[in-house]
Amino acid sequence: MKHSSPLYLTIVLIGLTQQLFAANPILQTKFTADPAPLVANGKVYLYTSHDEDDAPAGMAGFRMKDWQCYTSTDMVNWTDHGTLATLAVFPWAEQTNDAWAPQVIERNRKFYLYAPVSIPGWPKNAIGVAVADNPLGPFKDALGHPLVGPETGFIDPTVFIDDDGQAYLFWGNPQLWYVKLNEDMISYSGDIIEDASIAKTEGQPDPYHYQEGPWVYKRNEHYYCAYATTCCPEDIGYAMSNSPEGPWEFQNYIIHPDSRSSGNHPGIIDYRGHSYVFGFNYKINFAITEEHHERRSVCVSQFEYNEDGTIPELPWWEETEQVDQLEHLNPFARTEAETICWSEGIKSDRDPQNGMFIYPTRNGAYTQVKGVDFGEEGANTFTACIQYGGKEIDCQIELHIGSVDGEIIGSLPLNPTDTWLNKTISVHAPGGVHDLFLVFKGNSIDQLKLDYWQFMIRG
Ligand code: FUB
Repeated sequence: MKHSSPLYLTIVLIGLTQQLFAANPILQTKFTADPAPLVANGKVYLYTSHDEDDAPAGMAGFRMKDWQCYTSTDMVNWTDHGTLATLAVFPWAEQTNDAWAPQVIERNRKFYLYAPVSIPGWPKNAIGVAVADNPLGPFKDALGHPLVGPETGFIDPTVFIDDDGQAYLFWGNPQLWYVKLNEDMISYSGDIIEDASIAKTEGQPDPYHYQEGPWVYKRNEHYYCAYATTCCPEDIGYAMSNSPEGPWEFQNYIIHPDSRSSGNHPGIIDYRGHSYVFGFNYKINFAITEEHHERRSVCVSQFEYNEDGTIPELPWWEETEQVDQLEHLNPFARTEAETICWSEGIKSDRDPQNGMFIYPTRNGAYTQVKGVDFGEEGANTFTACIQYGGKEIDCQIELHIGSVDGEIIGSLPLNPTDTWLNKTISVHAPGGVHDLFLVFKGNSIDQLKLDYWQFMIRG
């Protein structure tokens, strides 16, 4: 099993069912947390932190070395772009762990990654900033040192640019701090301010339940500060204000604390006329083991603001409906194999030549691509870009529609090849909109890499 860790094999042998995870989590090929969505170039870029598969058992045993990025235009199929940046981007920071909750924002066609890291010594929490010309990077350290910190609790940055162009950096656990960023987005003016309204005072009531993970934004005339609420369990609460400088007034929980998740971290956006809140759960971890490991999975819920701008309280992630698909997927265009609504037994990686690809870790692994529109006529050929290093010739990619064991519309047999090649087969894909399942079969199927696929109609 050249691709897979023993831990992941345990995961896939559990045989997670699609029904179990009808709505959430939305990312399954890695453990991801701390979602930070950005709308840019007409897409949603979903930046996340990344929990390693081998994170130890126990609360707060984080093992985090890099940040990931996914994109979507339909909010249900997410394309995995792999590692966006590693701790090596900030060479002055601890290099073995603590790549915590990031956010990327855009200003003047440049993209700024703000990320909490650790500094050797004490206090250790600091926030770095890196810059790129493209939302997918490459990101380069802007300063050669932290933007703020080191100071205890300086974690979880969020950046907001007000209508007048003034940018603010907020962060912190268990207090909320902020500073005014200069237009260059990599320096600041004035003092670091501890927000007085949300501030906790020992022995005093804490009506805000603020813990960490702030997410500040403006919508219509209202300013919002959503955050992870008091530990533990943490969930998502929010406060509103007339100004980004406060005072903030606590409103409610968006998602009530739930013992199924010790932590959380909000990311909230509007996209194509809908509103979404992202967070995370531990559903996949707890499907594998009863033990708590810091192995989280990003989730999303759709909601509508109330008329007065307040946010309704939403059900727990697993109890919510899957968000609406905003457009159907066109199978006649090249589709990256790592574009997935749901998967089981699948991992992704990057090839130096072909970029991101997926690989099955076991016989029966599959991906589901939701809402694929085959048009009126359907399709009669299927091409996949593959590399297959297995010896056995009993392996194939089966194409099913409707469900993982639904109608088979074609089957692509695998022959050993040590180079990437396009292989085309005949299929009989009926017209209409269907969920497509790529099901990977055979004892050596873990030797397959799949880069992309495409259907066609040939006369
Ligand atoms: O992911 C590591 C830390 O856990 C984050 O920085 C916090 O927000 C919490 O999610």
